[in-house]
Amino acid sequence: MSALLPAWTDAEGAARVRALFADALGGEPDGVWAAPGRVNLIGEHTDYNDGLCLPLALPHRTFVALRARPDRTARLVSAQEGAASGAAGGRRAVREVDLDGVAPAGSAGAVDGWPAYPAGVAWALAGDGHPVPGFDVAVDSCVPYGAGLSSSAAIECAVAVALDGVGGLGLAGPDDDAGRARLAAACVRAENEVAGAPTGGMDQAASLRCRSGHALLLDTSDGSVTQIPFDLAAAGLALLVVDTRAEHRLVDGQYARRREVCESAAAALGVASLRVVADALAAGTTTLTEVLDRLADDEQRRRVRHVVTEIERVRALVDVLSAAPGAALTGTALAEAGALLDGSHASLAEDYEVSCDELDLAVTAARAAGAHGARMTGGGFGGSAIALVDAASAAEVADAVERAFAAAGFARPEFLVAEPAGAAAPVG
Ligand code: GAF
Repeated sequence: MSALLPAWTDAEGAARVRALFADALGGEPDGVWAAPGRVNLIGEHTDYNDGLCLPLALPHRTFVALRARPDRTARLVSAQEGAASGAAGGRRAVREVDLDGVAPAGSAGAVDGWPAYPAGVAWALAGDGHPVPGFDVAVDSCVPYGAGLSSSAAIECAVAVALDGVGGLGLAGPDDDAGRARLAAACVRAENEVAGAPTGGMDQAASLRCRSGHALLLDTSDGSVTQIPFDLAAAGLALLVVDTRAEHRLVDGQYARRREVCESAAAALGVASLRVVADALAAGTTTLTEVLDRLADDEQRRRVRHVVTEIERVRALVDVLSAAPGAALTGTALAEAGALLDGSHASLAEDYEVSCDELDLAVTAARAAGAHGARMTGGGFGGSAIALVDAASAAEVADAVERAFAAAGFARPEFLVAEPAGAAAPVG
């Protein structure tokens, strides 16, 4: 039977980063903080179009043990870096960054590799006028790396709440959504400007603003959020995540290209963003055909069709979940939810062209094994898919996907179950 990737408990995660900290950096940290990865239920490639999306935080988190320093240096160590370079067993490499010398990606002084995320967060917070100190930090994570489950945002957000704690910024209170939105904005700047990935804001919002037991309806046009109760277990359902192991990367041209085409299409339509078009369609003041007929370029037409129909699917899924909460998600409502996931995948594969053979196989094999609906999740070009399944048949669906991958000669996928967890916070 396919094994499910377990999430670390607070105690397990804290013990790991404390041990790494003592070994690589020496002494005790000021504290331990953790931030979750996410899956997006629906609303893909909408966040940089002022659109809507509906992520939920995973129980899988990145842990950081952090100690403030009296200077402006960051010393950083990651258990994942050692593992990736085959250094497991030996002492991990400690990276050092001068926080006053952090420069935008691509320029002289740019920070190489994963330290760009934590250093970028300190840089962005300092740029917002917050008195962040230098720091020593040890990082370890059970969020699968390169799986499209927001491992980079989880590092950023764990460091953001840690710096909030040691710097006394007062922005990360559990009920301070406005403060958390400011931390999320700093994390987005870190990712866009220091790490050089031109992403939207969904992942950081999910990691900092989600609530346990809820999906987060994020309206990226104004940054507002609505907590949508999401209790699949009450209906005997589960959200199975298939990590295809086809590595997903955002710091390449494809994601940036999608974003540029959306922006040029909005300009050609004379609107500030494609959200304006989606809202006009929802209001019935125009039709999709009229909109698409105004675009001369076929690539623009297909990208626009995805974005505006995807925003509509987010609204539709929120309506279904609100009308049939918890145990009521059965029968027609369940079929509608599944069809919306399927529709999202088709649109992402055909119109947005961000799927790949592994993702397509994951969704078709899951559906064939009884999933009510399935779609790729996250940026695409590899990464993970989600399948809405009966909880009792999650293992069976996972086995079927694994067999299909073996038959196709793909790497063995990994699986986890997405139970909506809480946002970034101190641990113990
Ligand atoms: C990645 C990005 F980081 C997000 O901002 C979002 O655009 C997503 O891809 C696609 O919906 O996760």
